Formats: sequence, C-alpha cells, structure tokens
Amino acid sequence: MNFLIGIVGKPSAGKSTFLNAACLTNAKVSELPFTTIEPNKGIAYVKTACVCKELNLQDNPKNSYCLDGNRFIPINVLDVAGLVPDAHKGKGLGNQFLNDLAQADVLIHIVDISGSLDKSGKRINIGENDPYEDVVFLENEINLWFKQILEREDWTKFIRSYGRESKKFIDELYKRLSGIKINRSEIILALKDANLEEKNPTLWTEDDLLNFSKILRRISKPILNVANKIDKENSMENFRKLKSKIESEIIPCSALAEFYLRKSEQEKKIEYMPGSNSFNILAEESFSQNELDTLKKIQEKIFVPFGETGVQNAINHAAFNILNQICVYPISDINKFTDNNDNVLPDAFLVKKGTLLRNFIRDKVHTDLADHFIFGIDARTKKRLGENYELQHNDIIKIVTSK
Ligand SMILES: Nc1nc2c(ncn2[C@@H]2O[C@H](COP(=O)(O)OP(=O)(O)OP(=O)(O)O)[C@@H](O)[C@H]2O)c(=O)[nH]1
Ligand SMILES: [Mg+2]
Repeated sequence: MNFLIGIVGKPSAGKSTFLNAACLTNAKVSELPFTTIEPNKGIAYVKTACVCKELNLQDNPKNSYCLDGNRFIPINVLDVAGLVPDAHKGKGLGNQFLNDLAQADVLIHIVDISGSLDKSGKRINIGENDPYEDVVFLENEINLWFKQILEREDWTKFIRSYGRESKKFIDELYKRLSGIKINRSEIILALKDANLEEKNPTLWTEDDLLNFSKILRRISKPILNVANKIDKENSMENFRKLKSKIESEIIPCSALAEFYLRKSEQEKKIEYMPGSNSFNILAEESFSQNELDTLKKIQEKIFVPFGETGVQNAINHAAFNILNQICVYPISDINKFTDNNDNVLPDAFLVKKGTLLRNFIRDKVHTDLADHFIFGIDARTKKRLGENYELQHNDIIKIVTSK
C-alpha cells in the first residue's frame, strides 16, 4: 500500500470531518472537544491525470479507479485525537496518541481558520483565536515529541556509550528512532542540516538536540497546513493574514462542504468528482430549500474564490509536492497496454521521484521478481530500460523476467 497521511490539529478543528470527506468514512464528529479518542482509519485517493486519455484507451483499472480520465490511487489516512499544548508531556489525552502517528509519512494539520476555538477546542467568539498561534504550537508539539523519543531512557548514558564513533552512533540512533519510521539516510541528512555531523554528541547542547529533533521531524514527518472551515465568517480574512505570515503552503479548505458533496454524490443526488470546481444536481426534488441554499453557498463561497473544497488539493499536495511522488503504470503487453488478463492499464503505482526500476520491482511489483528481473521496456517508445533506469512520472513499463 502507498503512504500514510496522519491528520493532526487541536480538538474540534475538523480532523474527523476531513477524514470522512476524504475517505467517505463515518467517524464520529461533534462540536465537543475530544470526540475522537481512538484513531480512525480511512482510505483516500490521490488524483492524477490518467495516461488513458493520451493513449485514447478505455482502461480497466484494478488497484485504483479512473473517472473521466482522472486516475484515483489509494493511500492511507489516520485521524487521531486532538492535540493540546504540552501534549508531549501528557496534557490532554497525553502522548499515547502521538504514538498513533508513528507510521505516518506526512502530517496534515487541520487549522480552524475561523479562529473560534480556544487552544483546547472550546468554542469562543469568532476571530478570538489567532490561527497563526495554532500553526506554531502544533509544529512545536510534534518537534518536542521527537526530542522526547530521542531523550527517552538515558540520553546522557546513550551518547557516552555510542557517541564516540560516528557509524555506531548513527546505527544506535536508528534503532532508537525506528519505531517512528525514520531511516538511516534521514538521520544522516538531519545531522548534516543541523551542522552536527562533525560534533561529538557528548558535546551537544540542549539547543543542538532540539534543533536536530526539529530538522529530523521536518524531513521525516513534514507538515502541510490546511485552513479548514474556510466557509465561515471571518475565515477569508484570517486566511489572508495567515498566508502572509507563513512561508510554507497553506491550503484553504472546507471539509464540511466536501463531505456534504460526497455524501450527496454517493446518494446519487448530484454528480460530483472530488477536486472539481462544480457539481450537477441530478434530483432537485430530493433537496430541501435549505439544502439547495447550502449547495448555492458552496458554489459561491468556495468554488468561485478557491476552485475546489480543498480536501483533494491537500491530499494531492501532500503526495506530489511534499512526498515527491510520481505515478507509474506496469503492464505486460506493450502494444495493448494490458496485463496478462487483458485488463487495460490495470495498475497505477505511486513511487518517490528518483526511484530506480529495480527498486520499484522489489518494493512495489513483486519481491520475488526482483531476482529474476532482466530488463524493462518503455511501452511508448518500445525502448529497453536497464535496472538503473530512473522512473519518470506517467511511465508505462513492461517488466521482463526470466521466471
Ligand atoms: N463550518 C464548518 N464546520 C466544520 C468544518 N469541518 C468541521 N466542522 C465542524 O467542526 C466540529 C468539529 O468537527 P470534528 O470533525 O469532530 O473535529 P475534530 O478535529 O475531529 O475534533 P476532535 O475529535 O474532538 O479532536 C463539528 O461540529 C463539525 O461539523 C468546516 O469545514 N466548516
Ligand atoms: Mg475527531
């Protein structure tokens, strides 16, 4: 399966609503803080222009689905309990649930952009909370969680035992951090970026340790900020302010609007494709006047200024801009673009940009085949591709094996 997105944010920001909108799940949602305690799981889809259009083929997807020339590829999503300041020390629901995020590859931070919740998710007057503070606090909490994992058990003893030899130190750090899905190259990169490559760990200051934790967090669990509840009064103004204050991308979003549209689509009351800027009403009589007004509001207040509800945009941004994924289509027949069962373009896989053909076969296609791999063929050009070929976005590839 592809990567995992962890949804984080303070209580009542709309995390479970975002999950439900993205995955059509039925996680419990309410105005009361700490509605979610146990994490909720779902499957969302990355959306990408499918190669079936370019090839003018009617495809027959197996591991994904295709809608009007858009390929939707599944990814995992996890919605966790709300985070409050000092969560890493055990405040709120404590740090137990932070551990639920251990396997996440990227975090989506759901920010209440209307500013109508205090730090613990209690309702306050609209605009009373500054969403910028939420962005700062959340990042800080996650960084401190990383620092705590590094320091747990005896850090001083740890560096005394392993700090003298760089390779041993990295090996032991890797063991210490393996529970939160961090690999060796990420550790090496973080040491370099923190300017700690040459410094003996026994001489690290508190600031060095914090800085290393921050950089490692940024590399291994990057955060995408999503300005949720953009449909509310004041939100547009707050969004502009926040955008001018932070350098990283921030995505305007109404998880509630997306959930409403997707539910209506599921009930065959409208036609709607996630990530699009319009919908078609199929059964006007099935909507009350109130509901028709809601649809009108979505059109005017969300689609016109922002082009979409933001849920699909957030997932795609996480996949393509943050995790640098590309899409690859393995096939068996280079003339018909089919698998052995005549399915046209059956599979679409997400892999990290820079992935080599041999690693793609090992990790995604079939571990067994990796040993029998001979070469690949680019289905468009019919050219041979060696095991060190670097995969490109939208490659369609036949894998030739000796098995
Ligand atoms: N107006 C508006 N309300 C929203 C939006 N998203 C969520 N809400 C509302 O915000 C409230 C909290 O939503 P939840 O999804 O339960 O929030 P949560 O972040 O999962 O909360 P906890 O599980 O308690 O941490 C509910 O009343 C939702 O209907 C949105 O985009 N717009
Ligand atoms: Mg929730």
